[in-house]
Amino acid sequence: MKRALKWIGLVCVLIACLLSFVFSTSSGTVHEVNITIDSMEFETDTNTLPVEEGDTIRLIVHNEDAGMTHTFEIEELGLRINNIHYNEVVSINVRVDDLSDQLRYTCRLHSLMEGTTFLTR
Ligand SMILES: [Cu+2]
Repeated sequence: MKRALKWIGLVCVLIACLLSFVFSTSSGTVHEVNITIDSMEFETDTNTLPVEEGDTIRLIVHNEDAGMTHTFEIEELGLRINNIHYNEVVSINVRVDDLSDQLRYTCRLHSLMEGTTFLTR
């Protein structure tokens, strides 16, 4: 009987360890960053963002530039969203682990358009 209780206790400890591992590896924070395109410029509500490794950044890009089509590109990640039309909203998730201290984005169609959100770890 004592031996059976010992085994049950051991199994419970193993299950607890497994659950804590599963939750610790998937519990990164998701930060939302809103980026608006207007008058051929990127504007963001987040110039500096405190993050930790394992976090995710959800970029929500809204084209409010009447009659204009833009792209959204993060060269560091080799990532590009083509043809964001007027009034269109696109969102994309990026991993903090893949980024340096700057999240820099540009528009391929208009070389003067660029914006940066600084990441602090
Ligand atoms: Cu553009």
